[in-house]
Amino acid sequence: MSSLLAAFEAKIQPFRDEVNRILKDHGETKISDVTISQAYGGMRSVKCMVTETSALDPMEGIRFRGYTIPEVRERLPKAKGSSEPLPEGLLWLLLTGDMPTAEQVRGVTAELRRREHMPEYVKKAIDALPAEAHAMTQFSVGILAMQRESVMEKRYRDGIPKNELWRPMFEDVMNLLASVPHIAAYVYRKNYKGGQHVPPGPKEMDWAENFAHMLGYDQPEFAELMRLYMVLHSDHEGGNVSAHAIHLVGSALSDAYYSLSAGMNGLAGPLHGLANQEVIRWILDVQQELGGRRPTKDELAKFVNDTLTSGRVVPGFGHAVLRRTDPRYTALREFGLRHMPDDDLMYFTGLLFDVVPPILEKHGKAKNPWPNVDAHSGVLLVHYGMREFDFYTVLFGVSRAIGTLASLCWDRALNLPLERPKSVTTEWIKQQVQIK
Ligand code: CMX
Repeated sequence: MSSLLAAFEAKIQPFRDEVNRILKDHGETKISDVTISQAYGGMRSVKCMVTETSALDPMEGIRFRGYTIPEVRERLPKAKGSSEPLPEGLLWLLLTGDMPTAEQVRGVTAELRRREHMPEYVKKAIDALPAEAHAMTQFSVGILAMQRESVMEKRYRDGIPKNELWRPMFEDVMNLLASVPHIAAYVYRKNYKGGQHVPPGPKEMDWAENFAHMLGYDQPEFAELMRLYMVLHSDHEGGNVSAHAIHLVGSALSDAYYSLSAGMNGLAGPLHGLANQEVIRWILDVQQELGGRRPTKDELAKFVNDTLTSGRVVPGFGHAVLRRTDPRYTALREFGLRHMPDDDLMYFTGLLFDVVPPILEKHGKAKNPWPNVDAHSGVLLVHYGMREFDFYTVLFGVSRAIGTLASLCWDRALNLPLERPKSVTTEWIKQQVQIK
């Protein structure tokens, strides 16, 4: 038995007992009231689901199992010669709640590398799509096509007790996490590198390093960026569109392939993960209009104002929950300042940080004028030569799989039921407030 599986299994029964005790003693205690504005307004702040892997504080940002991003960067084990955390270690932390040792992380790397696999029929399914299909469509189709590999689906058909479903779910999750970098790299090389695929690297390569290698980027600094990128985008508690979609679909006992593919379709929206490609396009458009030179604050302010007056959002700024600068943005900024301080786009992003928030505040609509993670990720990718902007959200998706699939394991371990909130009609609401 793998040590991650054993560590996860050891946590399940005590946690089930704890949740059952809470339910027995406090099941009727209220934790949320819902207003009509919230019912029409995307259910903002309604506390109505449980996610164990991470929690998002509006002021402080994300905590992974209680650890802030600086703490995770400092404390998670690192590859030899690297200063960024290994995403495999984050998987351990998210799944078990414990900070792993270097040896435990080496075990996860070896297990993921052993399981890596992309069947020919998955490649054919992606190849069958028209060349102009968005990279996220191709990625999602690849994940969905691979569903016939699901161990959970087969075990369910064989009549496995519900209480045991977490075991085949764990199998599916590990197989998928081993395979999503392959699907993503396949999409990348097919679309942008003439179909010249790069086979996986030696087994000593860690998960993110091997992903960078299969994408065709062998600079050690790019592998560093991928390690950090994969950690930062992995999880953002349970209510965001991608995580919620994965949890919702999984609640019907759909397997991890169906669930992850659904979540990726949500991530592909411009108000969610697609914002990372919109940001870099917006920046490069401005740069082009200025003939490639660095803008002044006033020039940049004019572009921001023009974007708002034309009814568009300023991509990379604002957040549904956060009310301060996203610490994921700060981590990426620090990476850029360390590795590419003089890059023109670094300068540009720094200027945006000064210019955009006061304008959004004056504009008076956005509740949070500060930058989110998507405001910075593209700038770093361009520096290393990755200019295929349509692919950026796929990178986000590979990372998001880590946290959301760890959560899906817990959903099955806790036997969480089918999700089924109650919807109401406007007629019903009118009756409640006695509008004739
Ligand atoms: N530019 C212009 N207007 C903005 C804005 C921005 N960056 N951020 C918020 N607003 C507007 C909203 O569109 C909304 O306007 P309407 O009332 O006309 O609909 C109003 O301000 C209030 O919005 P909010 O409550 O502050 O924010 P929401 O929870 O509705 O939306 C988000 C959050 C992220 C979708 C929004 O801030 C946005 O569109 N930002 C730009 C896109 C982006 O960067 N998305 C990535 C988010 C991170 C991620 O998921 O990857």
